[in-house]
Amino acid sequence: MARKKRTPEELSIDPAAQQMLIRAEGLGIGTAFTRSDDMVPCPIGADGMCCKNCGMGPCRLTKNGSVGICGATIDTIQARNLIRAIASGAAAHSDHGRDMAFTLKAVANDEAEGYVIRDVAKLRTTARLYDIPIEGRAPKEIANDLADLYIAQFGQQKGEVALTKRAPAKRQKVWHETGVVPRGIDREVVESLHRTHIGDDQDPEHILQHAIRTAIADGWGGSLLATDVSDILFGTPAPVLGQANLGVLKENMVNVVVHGHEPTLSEMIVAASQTPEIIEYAKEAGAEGVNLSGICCTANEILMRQGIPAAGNFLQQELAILTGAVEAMVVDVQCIMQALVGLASNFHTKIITTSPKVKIKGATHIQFDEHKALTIAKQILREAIDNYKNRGDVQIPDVREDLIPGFSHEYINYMLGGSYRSSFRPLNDAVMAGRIRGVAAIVGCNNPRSQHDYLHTYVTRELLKKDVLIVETGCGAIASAKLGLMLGEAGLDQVGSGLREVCETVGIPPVLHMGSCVDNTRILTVLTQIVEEGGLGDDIDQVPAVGLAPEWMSEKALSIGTYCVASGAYVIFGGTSPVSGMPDKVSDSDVVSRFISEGWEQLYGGKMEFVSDPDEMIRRTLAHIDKKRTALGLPEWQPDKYGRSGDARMLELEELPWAEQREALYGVPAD
Ligand code: NFS
Repeated sequence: MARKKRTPEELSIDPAAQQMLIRAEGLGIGTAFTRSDDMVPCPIGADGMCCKNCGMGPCRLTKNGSVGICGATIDTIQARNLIRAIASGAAAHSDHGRDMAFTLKAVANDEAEGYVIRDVAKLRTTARLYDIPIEGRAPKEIANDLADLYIAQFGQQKGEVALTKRAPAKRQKVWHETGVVPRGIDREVVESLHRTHIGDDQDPEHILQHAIRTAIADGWGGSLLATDVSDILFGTPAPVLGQANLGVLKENMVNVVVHGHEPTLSEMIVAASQTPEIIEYAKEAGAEGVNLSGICCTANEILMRQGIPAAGNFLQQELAILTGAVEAMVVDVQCIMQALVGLASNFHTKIITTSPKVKIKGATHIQFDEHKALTIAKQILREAIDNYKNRGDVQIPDVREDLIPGFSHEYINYMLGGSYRSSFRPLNDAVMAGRIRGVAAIVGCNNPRSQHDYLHTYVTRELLKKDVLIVETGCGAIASAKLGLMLGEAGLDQVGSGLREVCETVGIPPVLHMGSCVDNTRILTVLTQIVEEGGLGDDIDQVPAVGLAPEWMSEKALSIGTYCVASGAYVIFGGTSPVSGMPDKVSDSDVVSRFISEGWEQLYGGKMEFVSDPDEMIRRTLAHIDKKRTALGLPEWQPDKYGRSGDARMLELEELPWAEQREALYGVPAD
């Protein structure tokens, strides 16, 4: 039985998305939104109680106490399904990291056409973390050693993934004591698959302990090195003006949308689009030039480094094509819907796959190779330009919003303290004083099962009112960008007075865009530095901070959530739980749900919960932040204590006669 068909307003809160959904309906074209109305999720699979790990099944466990043909219990099957999802997510992120490391190696050896080392300072700082000699050496020599070290982390069989040393000392001790320090990135992913083969690991808690180890190999391994190398090759992000939403597409230009995850290709397309020969070629085709934009995390990568606009987040990939204005959508890996090709056949849009790992039937495949990247990027752009003449009816929603992305850990450090005394001290002080009540990282995907962008932005807005500083990545960041929450003044009238004061003093928006999903490791680095700065405990689990993924859907999100838990964070997912043990479900077994919450909290200080009600997410977030404040002996948060300084107060005072201003500012009584 299909679900009730939702209206465009019920499907998305974004007016640009609504407009394209109306267009889709008028043209009789289906999208992920309508398909999710038509598709009822299998209740057994939804609760993680279907096992198809061997040919005796699939075994569908439908009631309490039932077991599979091999005797596997509900708890074992749920744990197996969860670890497989986490391993898949960790594999996706880490394989991206591997390709970045290979690119660094190629650049170091002059084998990568068009690439340079843009951030030598980050290269040197990163190399120093592993005692790679830097003095008197050329950047390429250092890069070669760093690339070798990073590539070795994947195939390492014994010992410890080198990047785990970057966690706070106390956290590393926790991992040693619980035996979850990853030995090598690939080894942990492979072992997850081995353990879940028929007849292997059958103790749910033991399976899930390895899930933690696999996820650490992602967060403190593959993802962290992906971010490092991206910054070294393409520059560490710093604030830049950008725009987001479908209104960034341009009617009189060749629109090329880059979609996926790896910055290697998209950065080169950006470079190629600015060459005179490509601009000239576009003009010869009758366009004013080439207009690039991004979808999903590729959007975040080029937005925060180059200010290239984001056309939208995950659920807008089909909607961008529905404008009829996209000459080519160039995709690499991850979060690319197979439906794009069928949808594009209604328009002139070419779907161009580029990764040796991803082909889609019906798409044009132009394989990317970092050794001749610029040549391939130009070839792709020429294909798009040649397609301009085939455009039909175009409808671009006139909806876009400005934003300032680019808050890397390095930039936050600089902005708080300046060039010579860069520091996290002002942030720690603001949390300790209660101007900032705590920090929430709101990350992750869109999911058509819930109203597009609603959960992200509702939770963000409500937490801002309570003086919670928000950092965001992935599709959640694009959701806030579209709502104008990432543009200094524009967002500030909606935040608590203490947080507002800090934002005005430092000159930052209340929601900081920290990059793509792989860049959630920037949040780990920030948390580590907060701990090392002092005053907020000596490990991440003591910091008044929470991670939320309100609209999650990908396996990568589960891996991210798990490495955050392993790092000591409380992580709340929205939507439904993949290991549901809710009493109203088929099974009331909650062994796995309880273990990833209470069990993991005992072991790692972090816990994972699935909460569908946004108000309950907010309540639990604030309760956790307040609990951590109390444990640190910090003053209780008071909503009205601050906010009598800063720009807002100055503007109020300006209205007063000078004598009264003087009294308010300097305490000199008016005579
Ligand atoms: Ni993250 Fe980025 Fe978006 Fe979710 Fe997909 S793009 S890696 S997985 S959907 S945030």
